[in-house]
Amino acid sequence: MTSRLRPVPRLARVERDALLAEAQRVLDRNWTGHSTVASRTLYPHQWSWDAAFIAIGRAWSEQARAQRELESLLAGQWANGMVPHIVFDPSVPVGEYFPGPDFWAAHGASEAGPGTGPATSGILQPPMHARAALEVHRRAEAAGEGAVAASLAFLGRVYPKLVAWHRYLAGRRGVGGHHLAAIVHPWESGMDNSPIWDQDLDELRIPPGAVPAYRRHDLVHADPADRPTDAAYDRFVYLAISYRDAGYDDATLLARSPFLVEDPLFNAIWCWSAHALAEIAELLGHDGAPHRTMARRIHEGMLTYLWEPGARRFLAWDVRGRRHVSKNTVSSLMPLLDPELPAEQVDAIVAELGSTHFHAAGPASFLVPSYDLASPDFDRRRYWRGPVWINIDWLIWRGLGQHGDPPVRAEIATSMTQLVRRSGFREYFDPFTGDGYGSHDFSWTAALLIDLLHRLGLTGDRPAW
Ligand code: 2M8
Repeated sequence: MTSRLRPVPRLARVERDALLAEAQRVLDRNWTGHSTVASRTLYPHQWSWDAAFIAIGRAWSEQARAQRELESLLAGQWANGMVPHIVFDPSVPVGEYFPGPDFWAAHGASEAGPGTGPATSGILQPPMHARAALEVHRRAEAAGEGAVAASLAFLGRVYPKLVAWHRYLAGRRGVGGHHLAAIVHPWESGMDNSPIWDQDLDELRIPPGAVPAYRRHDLVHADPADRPTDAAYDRFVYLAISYRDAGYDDATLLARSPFLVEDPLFNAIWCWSAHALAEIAELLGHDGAPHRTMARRIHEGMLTYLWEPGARRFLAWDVRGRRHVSKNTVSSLMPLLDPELPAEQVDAIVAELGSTHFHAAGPASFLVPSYDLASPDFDRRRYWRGPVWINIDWLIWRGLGQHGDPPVRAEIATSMTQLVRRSGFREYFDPFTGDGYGSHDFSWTAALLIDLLHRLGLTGDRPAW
């Protein structure tokens, strides 16, 4: 496999500083005064896992904004502990994003909902937040004593909310009985249009009239070739309506939800965050053991139920269909985030990263495509069905750093840097040409590039300057 690896070019310090400055300008432009929009055009509100990535990048130079980002998101937390996937900005005109607050009707939903908090959506996204809160604090430690005191106060405020969030996932979404959290909608995965969901979406039977007429706001700002098809969108809307109209009731999910999946990416992030929550607990003088126990359970759940020994891959488990979803996507690589992942699985994932599935031959190809390059339905530009995403690269890069720093890790760092140098802070990128797709000035691309460049500077990892 290593024969596929290419030499890693070096980046001059002046170029690195220019990239950092431009990334910071993107974040400045996308700051609303209390949080950061994912993008000014396509996503003019605050998204959940975006907020976590953004806080991680901001924390290098803007502690107060990094903390505010996470606390603004957590202001939308529901009474039952759920952290919603969108917190809506009331100053953005209705109709600028679909589905908006009226569609989700979260305030009227049930006593589980957001109470008197801001308007939110009714579904969730991968639980990156405890990990982000810990990372923000680590940057404060580097900044000195005054920053540490403020940061400990911040951790004290968010800790109970993060505990409630993880309890919600274990208690309400642990419906498969595997100590893993199930998602009820592809949007909850963060990889909305991934081929992982195709079979379940195809099998949905939508009753006539169940999906009212709606206008796709996303197509105003993006090329339809980059976005989900209308048929997929109808299914997304139908699933959201089904959950909403059941009052966002998780108690009946097993019997009722037409979509229920335990996904490796979601659960690996949760495991990584549960370890972070244990560290936060200990920083605050609390007992970290319950969070480590939760992390251990997720670890065991992933190994027992998502690892498919025949395929030597982690695969999503369809709770309703009682089957693995045999789609080879980047989700299968994410258990690298589990610091206790055994060597057998680490080796299999590293081999996969260097194989023709995820590592295209040729001088101008970029890591890591979101879907197996050899799949007949691989699509180099359509959202989550092939393009490279900076947050996915960053997660794999961090995951590999926990497991011996194999050479492909430096290549991923180089890809991230080269993609942005070539095409700017785009939402996603062509794995062959590096062309940018989706939004321009996309916040998590900027934030995670900041984090990457600073970390490389600290550790002397390649590429060096
Ligand atoms: C995309 O998802 C939203 C719906 O939540 C959309 O397509 O309208 C996904 O890439 C998701 O992971 C991301 O959090 C969101 C905002 O960046 O956009």
